[in-house]
Amino acid sequence: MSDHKPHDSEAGTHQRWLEMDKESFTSDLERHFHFTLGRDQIDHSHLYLYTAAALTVRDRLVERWRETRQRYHYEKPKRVAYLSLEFLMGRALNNSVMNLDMEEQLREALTEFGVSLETLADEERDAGLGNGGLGRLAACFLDSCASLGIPVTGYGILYDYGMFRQRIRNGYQVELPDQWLRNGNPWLFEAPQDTRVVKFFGHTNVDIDTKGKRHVRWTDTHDVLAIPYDMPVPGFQNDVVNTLRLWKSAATEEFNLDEFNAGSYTEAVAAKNAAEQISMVLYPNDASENGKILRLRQQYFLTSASLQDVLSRWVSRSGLDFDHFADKNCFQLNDTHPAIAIAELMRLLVDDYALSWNRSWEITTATMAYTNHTLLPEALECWPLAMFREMLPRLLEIIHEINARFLHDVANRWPGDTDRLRAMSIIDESGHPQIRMAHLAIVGSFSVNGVAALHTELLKKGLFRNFYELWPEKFNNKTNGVTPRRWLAFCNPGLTGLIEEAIDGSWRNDLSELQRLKPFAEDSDFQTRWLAVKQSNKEALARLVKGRSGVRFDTEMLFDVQVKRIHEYKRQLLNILHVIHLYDRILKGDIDNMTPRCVLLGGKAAPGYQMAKLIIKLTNNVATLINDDPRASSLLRVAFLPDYNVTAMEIICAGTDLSEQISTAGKEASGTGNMKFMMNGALTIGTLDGANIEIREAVGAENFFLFGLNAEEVETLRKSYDPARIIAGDEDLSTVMTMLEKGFFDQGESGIFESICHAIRSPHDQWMTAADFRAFVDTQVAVGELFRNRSEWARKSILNTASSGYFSSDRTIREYATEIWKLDTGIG
Ligand code: N85
Repeated sequence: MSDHKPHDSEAGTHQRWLEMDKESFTSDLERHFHFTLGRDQIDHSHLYLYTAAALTVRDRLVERWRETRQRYHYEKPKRVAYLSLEFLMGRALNNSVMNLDMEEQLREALTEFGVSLETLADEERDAGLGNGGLGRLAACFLDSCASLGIPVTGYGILYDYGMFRQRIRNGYQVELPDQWLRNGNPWLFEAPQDTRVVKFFGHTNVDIDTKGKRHVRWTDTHDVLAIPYDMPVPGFQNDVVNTLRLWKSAATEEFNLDEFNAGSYTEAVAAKNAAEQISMVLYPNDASENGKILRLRQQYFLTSASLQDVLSRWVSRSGLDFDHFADKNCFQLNDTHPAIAIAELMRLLVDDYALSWNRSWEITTATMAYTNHTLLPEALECWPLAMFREMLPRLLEIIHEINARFLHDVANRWPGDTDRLRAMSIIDESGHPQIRMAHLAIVGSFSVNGVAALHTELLKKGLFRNFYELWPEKFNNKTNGVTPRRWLAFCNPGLTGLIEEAIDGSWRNDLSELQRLKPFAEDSDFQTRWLAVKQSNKEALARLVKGRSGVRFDTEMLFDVQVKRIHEYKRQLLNILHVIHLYDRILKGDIDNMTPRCVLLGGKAAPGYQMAKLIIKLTNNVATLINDDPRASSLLRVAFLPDYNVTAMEIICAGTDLSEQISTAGKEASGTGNMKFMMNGALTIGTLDGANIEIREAVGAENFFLFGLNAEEVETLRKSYDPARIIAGDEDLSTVMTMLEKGFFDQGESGIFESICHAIRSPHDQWMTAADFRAFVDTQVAVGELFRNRSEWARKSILNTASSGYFSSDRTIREYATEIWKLDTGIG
């Protein structure tokens, strides 16, 4: 800092204190190292230097953050709260450095400390506050909102433990706690002044006031504090910094006062744990709801704290007049996890702000919007009514009232149709009564969206058809996207450089500009350079694989990659069957025209999902056998990458040749990994599922390896599915099944894969793995052939990147902003 006078920022209106040159970076690094952290030269550990660098960057973020907040305060734009139980943010340092355009200066400053930016960046733990696609989508959306300059605040939970870390022991998954906050976290700002109180348990009383008006009081509650921690979300080189507000739970001081006074001090202190537990750990299921009480507490905790936050800001600015509330606010529900928001907003308006039911309902249904992320029945949330009655008695009353009024409307529309009434009710009375959160979300929202074209169609025709018939205008599609800053510019500097030589840098803000690369696909010099970049990215990926799994990948071979959560519907098994088949060909000497490949799988299994865990074990056993066999080493190598996460994907997607998107058609709502691979020039082998369909349309059928049944064919075949016959009729599949069944891969644990074989052979196999085996194997032969034609492969690879513009989350967010949120941003 040369002097302490503020200077005008480039934006003109704001004053900035901090310079962006190398000298001020150097002095700030020193200052933070010595004073903020209190360290000496002997402490030149990378962790302290990382923290000093993070704080230096953070100071510059904070300036822009305050400016953005002030601007929103004065301009009063319509604002959106994105409510999500998951935000899979990954690392922040490099992202901030890129978005504030300060890489060069920081690198220069760091040379004086004798350390590279990469080394320091590696000190940062991923913020892994999510399971997979849904959580990462929320993170990409926040990036796009900030980059487009639109006022969206993320609301989530500050879990002490994020997604578990995965180790592999003897081929099996072992879960370790993710203590991501252990070294402190420079990106979180505690905001105790905005602490909220969230109520649980207790009971309700009705008071009649002097005018005869009913008032419900929810009393004798167990209260929990929600303390906000704010994380800055910088836009791409636009001086905007939005906020992700994460709530941490804490006990109130009065907590269990009764017990204190009864003298049971230790019991009372121990009971504090119940409050603190709420934000302790992320539930590690990505596709099933296990009905745990703590999970419902998390959902209500997040929702109530966030709605109170928005309402109290409203009241402090606009007083108790809610007439324009819906013009200025919108809530986007990331799946049904925060769907209790519908009832909670009603409660706050009716009970706390004394609005009438009808007025409150108008406001609620004008501000709530719901995104669905799955059609899998096991992921649809239903909560036992009894659990609600005990934990959230007031919310249950409100849900009953919402349901009664809703069913009244349904009965008017379809008189006498009791089946329909039963099917649409928010309460499922077929067994122990349960609350269907998706129904609550639809009834209380003005918008319901799916996340890819096929997915939205299937919602309208299938799962939600009754609701679609009642309210067709509510339903809309918003095909997912990913941020091109993290998923191309940052993770693939080599390709970025090459692209910018060809077409300049405007694609970072408008990814459709990548179209202009298309002519270069034909240019053989450009193809050669394109392949050279891929080659060096494959070297980086090979290092990652070697480091984490011990398997050596040869970068001359085809890199065939499937990384995502392990789930039967994603069909990692189909991939493994193909690997076994290739190995069988090698053993038989049937290797003419076989293209050498390295097959990489990675992903976490939900800790209670036995079949998924067994698939990991099978992958590892198959890998061990093949990698130890010298006959295979020049043709086939297989690795399971432990602890797949956001940071690993940054290296993986840049170094992949072939992207595996092979889910059973109709089951993967969208997929977003598929988009990251495409952006980085991988070719896709995939089914007609989720966004694969749109990817194929964008790049052209001839540049996409399609195989397998489509969603309709899957449903038709289901009725007569006979895998035993398919296996018997296919020599290759028979051989593969025999190898599995004869214990070829058991490695001493006899019969361990029986349940897998049984599942593949079952006529009830929901995922119909055997049905697509032949098509998959044949298509893989075509992949191999094309890969040997380096120029053709390069051409198609370039075309994939060039056609990926539609899959920018900027496009997705523009659609949310104009079509759902109705923001007056002029960005449409
Ligand atoms: N869905 C997804 O990631 N879901 C979860 O993480 C999730 C489900 C769930 C249920 C993905 C109960 C408790 C916690 C839970 C879809 O599978 C992708 O197809 N977490 C899609 O691309 C992605 O959401 C983003 O839309």
